[in-house]
Amino acid sequence: MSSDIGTEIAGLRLRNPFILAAGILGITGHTLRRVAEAGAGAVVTKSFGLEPRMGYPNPTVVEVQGGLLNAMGLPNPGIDTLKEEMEEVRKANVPVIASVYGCSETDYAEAASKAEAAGVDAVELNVSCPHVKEVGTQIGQDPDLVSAVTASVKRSVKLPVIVKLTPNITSIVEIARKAVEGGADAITAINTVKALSIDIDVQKPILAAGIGGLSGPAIKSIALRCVYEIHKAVDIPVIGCGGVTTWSDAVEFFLAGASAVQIGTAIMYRDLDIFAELQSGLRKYLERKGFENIQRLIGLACRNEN
Ligand code: RRO
Repeated sequence: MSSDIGTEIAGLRLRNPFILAAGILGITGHTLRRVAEAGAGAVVTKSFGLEPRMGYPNPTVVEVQGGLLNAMGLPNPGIDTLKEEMEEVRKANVPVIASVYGCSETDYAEAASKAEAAGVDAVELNVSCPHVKEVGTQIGQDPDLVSAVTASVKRSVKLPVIVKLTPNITSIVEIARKAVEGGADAITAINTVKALSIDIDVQKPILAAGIGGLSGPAIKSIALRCVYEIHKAVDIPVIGCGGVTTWSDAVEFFLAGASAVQIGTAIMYRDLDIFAELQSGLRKYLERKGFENIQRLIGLACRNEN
């Protein structure tokens, strides 16, 4: 028996459920194409805004126990550069999802419209950057703003709208429900977890920006819990993101209710070979369990709970 590992998110058909996460290799068409050719089922760009942004001074990333801590500060060349990059990434023939951010409802709507005009297949609203004050988390921690931003983007584009949520909040379910109220077609859970690392010799935070966002294996169980809670609470697809490093991590996310998972920090440990490794591990697991496709797995642990 050969199992089907294809999946569908808000009308997007993916050949496999392993999506490149926003923020990794996602600014140029060439790097996005490389990831797609290594086997990703879809790719998400770095978050683009209306204007170019330098980001923070270095150090912007530090390796810590169980993952990476970053405070890049949204460096990006501006959404107007996306159209040209799309020409290159299109050659790989996988869905391209543009991550967009803004400071207001109208910024998000305009950035999403420009992404649509550039030819992407979906937009992912980054309402969850953990440390850039004027954007991201301030929106993602306010349930009514999440709903308003989502609704404003939905009015402006025909593309599927995915909303990426922050875990730095008391109830992620409350925010997920507000995204649904605004018309979200899918939810990505989660962005990075607010965290800190200190250099004991110079006796100050290592990152230039101070506090950053933690990604990688250290946050896997948090992300899994968020997916589980959201899947039980809403009827739209959930994309898991946070610490997926092996095929068995991915299976946990599917069982918790994810229809696909995003891969970011794990690329640092396994290089782009990770995409082929994940596919082969998932296929063998499905065959061993006698499952013809991954749809049978999605949310099974919610239905089987003790
Ligand atoms: O650029 C960043 O510093 C950044 C972003 Br936009 C984000 O969404 N999450 C993150 O950990 N870093």
